[in-house]
Amino acid sequence: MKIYLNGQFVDREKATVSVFDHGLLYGDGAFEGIRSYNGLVFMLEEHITRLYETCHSMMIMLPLTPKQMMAAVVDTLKKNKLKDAYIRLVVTRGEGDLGLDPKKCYGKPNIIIIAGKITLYPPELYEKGMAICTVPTPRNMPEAMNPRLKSLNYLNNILAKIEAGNAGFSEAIMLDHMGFVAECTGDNIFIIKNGMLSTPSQGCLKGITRDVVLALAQKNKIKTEERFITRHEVFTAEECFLTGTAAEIIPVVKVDGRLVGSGVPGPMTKKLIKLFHAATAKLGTAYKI
Ligand code: PXG
Repeated sequence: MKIYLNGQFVDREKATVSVFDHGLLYGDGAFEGIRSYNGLVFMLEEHITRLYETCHSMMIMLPLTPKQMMAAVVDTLKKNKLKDAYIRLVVTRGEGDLGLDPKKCYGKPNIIIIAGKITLYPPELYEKGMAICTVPTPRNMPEAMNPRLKSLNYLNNILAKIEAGNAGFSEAIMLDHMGFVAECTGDNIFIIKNGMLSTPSQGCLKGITRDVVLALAQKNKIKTEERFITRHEVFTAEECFLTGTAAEIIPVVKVDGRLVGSGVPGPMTKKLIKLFHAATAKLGTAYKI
């Protein structure tokens, strides 16, 4: 396995950063999780745009242009001869002295690209749907730590994940600071009722998969809306599913003990899964290995 580290390809054992890296010391950095399907990097430009927006907001100055960053991702896939891959692109503010002030960093962000095989959820989960719960930990409030930033600071989600695990679930709904449904620990959430596909407008990451699903729905004459959503609306929805780069589209059939719809993946969810697979099979940045 060859890891991209600041413009060089190095072996896994040599792919190291300093213990003084502020990404490690303070979670001061950003990341993206990207996938390639059969030699096509799905939504590469959108992922890179989001990364640069996060870095802009965090005032991390990257030494590469977005185009160069995209080329680095593709090079990493080629170097590792991977046609179907999960790519983890990590940027940290870099090495610095102790103290959380970013000015203590030496101005050289670390750029890491890891390309590996993806571990998929078991297929039964997609056929039967999953059960999730709501956890007590609310999603970070946007004014404090905007969930739009895909930063290395994932403790909010990790605490929620621990609560989900303690309750016996692998994924969980996180509410926003007002008590509305925000998203799950690593996925966005959608509900369907009366032909309308709805997803929270606020308090969540602007997921790339979320945006793809909204666009696919609109193209296929399915009405969509982004708005405030309550738990009651999730309980009483006809269908529910989660979206994310890793999970793709995964049906949800039970929330906090309540069956959603008839308790099996619904027709619109199944249709969107089909449309999504068609999109990943033909759209993307092509590369040859
Ligand atoms: N919400 C949160 C909090 C996320 O972290 C999503 C929604 C879905 O966004 P995308 O852009 O992927 O549709 C995410 C994404 C991992 C892993 O290793 C996590 C994500 C993506 C890929 C891998 O756990 N989270």
